[in-house]
Amino acid sequence: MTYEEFYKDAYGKMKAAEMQVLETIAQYSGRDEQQRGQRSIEYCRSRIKSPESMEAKLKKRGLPVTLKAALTEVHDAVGVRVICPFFDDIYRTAEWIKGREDFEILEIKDYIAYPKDSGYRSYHIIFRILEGPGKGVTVELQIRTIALDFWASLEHQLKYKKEVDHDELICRALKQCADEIASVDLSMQTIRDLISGSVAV
Ligand code: 0O2
Repeated sequence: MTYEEFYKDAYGKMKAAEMQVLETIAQYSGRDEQQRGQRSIEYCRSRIKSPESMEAKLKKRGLPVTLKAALTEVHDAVGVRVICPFFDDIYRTAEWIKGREDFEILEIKDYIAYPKDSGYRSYHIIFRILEGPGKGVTVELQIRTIALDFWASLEHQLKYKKEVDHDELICRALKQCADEIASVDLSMQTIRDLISGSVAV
C-alpha cells in the first residue's frame, strides 16, 4: 500500500507539517550558531511513518487499522529526529521547542534522564502545530546526541521489536554498549566544558 493510499487526503498536510518543522529547526540552528559561535544541532532526519509500520503499531495496541486511529491514537505518524553534538545541546534545543507559541506541547518523554530498559536514550517531544501549513498535525520530535543516535540506529536494525536467538544475552550486550556510549557522551561534554572554560580544571 502506498503512503497516499493509507493516509489519503491527510498525506499532503503531513508532508507540509514535516517541512514546516524542518524549516523552523533550520532557522533556529542557523541563528543559534551565529549567536553562540557553535552549533547545537548537527543534522535532522524526518519521515512519515510507513503504512506497514503504522499498521503493526495499531494492531499491537489493539486499535483498528484506520486513518482516524493512525492520526489520533498514534503520535508519531510525522516524526522528526534532531541530532545534537553534546548532551546539553539536547536540553537547549528542547527548551527552545517548548517555548514556541506555534507548537502546543502534548507530551514529553525524557529517556535521557530515564533510559528505557533496552538502554535507549533520547528526548521525545510530542506537539501539535498551531499555525502555518502543518496546522493541526501532531509531530513526534526525537532529540539525541550523535553517539546516542549511533546506538539507537544500530539497535533498531539489529534488535528493536525483534526476537533473536540468545535474546537475553544480546539485550544485555546492547544495554552495556548503551551505558558505555552514554558515559563517553558525558566525558565529551566535560571536555567541551573544560575547553570552553565553563568549568574550572
Ligand atoms: P519506529 O520504527 O522507529 O517508528 P510503543 O508503542 O511503546 O512501541 P510509543 O508509545 O510510540 O511506542 O512510545 P516510545 O516507547 O516513546 O517509542 C517511540 C519511538 O521511540 C519508537 O517508535 C522508536 O523510534 C523509538 N524507540 C523507543 N524505544 C526504543 C528502543 O528501545 N530502541 C530504539 N532503537 N528505538 C526506540 P516506533 O514506532 O516504536 O518505531
